[in-house]
Amino acid sequence: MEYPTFPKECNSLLAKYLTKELFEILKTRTTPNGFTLEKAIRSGVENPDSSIGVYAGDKESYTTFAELFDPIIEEYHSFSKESQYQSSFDGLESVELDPKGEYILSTRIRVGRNLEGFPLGAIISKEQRNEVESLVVNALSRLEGDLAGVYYPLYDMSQEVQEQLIEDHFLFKEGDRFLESAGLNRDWAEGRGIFHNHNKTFLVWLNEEDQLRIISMQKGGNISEVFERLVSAIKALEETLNFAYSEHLGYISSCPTNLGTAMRASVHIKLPKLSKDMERLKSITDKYHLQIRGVDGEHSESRGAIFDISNRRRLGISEVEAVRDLVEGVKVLIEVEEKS
Ligand code: ADP
Ligand code: ILO
Repeated sequence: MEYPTFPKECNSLLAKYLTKELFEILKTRTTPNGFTLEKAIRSGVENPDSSIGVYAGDKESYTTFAELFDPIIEEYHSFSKESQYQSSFDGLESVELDPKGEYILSTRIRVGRNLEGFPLGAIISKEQRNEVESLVVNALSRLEGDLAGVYYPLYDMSQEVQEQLIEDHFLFKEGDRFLESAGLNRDWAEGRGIFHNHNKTFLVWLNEEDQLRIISMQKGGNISEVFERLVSAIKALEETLNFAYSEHLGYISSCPTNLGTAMRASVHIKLPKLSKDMERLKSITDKYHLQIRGVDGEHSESRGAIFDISNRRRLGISEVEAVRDLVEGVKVLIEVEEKS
């Protein structure tokens, strides 16, 4: 493979950090599972509008290609390579983000997880992916009470049900071009699916970007309730499943932006006044380490002045701190919206 040329307007962290010299050093390295630099950067090369542009194929990718991954991780999470993963699931105070019920439509917190001993989705084989599916489905079948539910494999789902679940924000979309280039959509829809409890407040996605996305969500702004449900689900699943983890990077994920807590806490929030002053909105979200996404998730647009606002950092701060990033920022957003 030749050193890729990135168009001038390309702002990805891949383009920023993969110099020709570094490319020459890394291009012959391979992880024990056969993951190469070419595979790691394919998504960012084929999609120059990527913001990041790299994916890991296994836990070892983060050490084998550390000279590329480290600066990306450092910049995205404001996390230095001398730091350690921080974790704390305890001590989140009871929080209702929108007591008047005027701004927040729904609150969602998810974590990504992958199983120890398996390659990540970019290079997992069909057989291994199916094995992951059966291990996880078995663990999910043991959940009790509010967390108990049913697993729906994607290949067995009607188009109509699938579209409705996507529209209602419960299910991942199909055909993401960033994942496609990274090899993460291979053998679709085999091994993919969604588990959820009766009222869809607890959900698990299987074998999308990460092997598990564990999700807690509900209408309104009671984020402590959403967090508590998520924590009890993670603890229950840890009794049966062994998640890929490193002392330094925390939970291992396909994309370096999801390392560490692998947690994204978000609200769907309606901000009609601030939506007319995007610069101001952006300055508040930047100050509180928040990210703005559209209503249909990443790479989508806002509609009706509704935004998906979430914590940006996931590594180097604990789970409780990741949620607090959102809580602090959302408080300010609501105050500013009210006074505008
Ligand atoms: P992820 O959070 O899993 O990284 P996305 O940004 O693609 O991925 O979001 C996945 C889905 O979750 C999308 O349909 C998105 O609209 C939905 N979603 C995210 N946050 C919320 C929220 N607070 N309330 C309702 N749906 C949400
Ligand atoms: N590869 C895409 C997405 C990066 C971050 N989002 C994730 C992990 N889904 C890009 O580089 O823009």
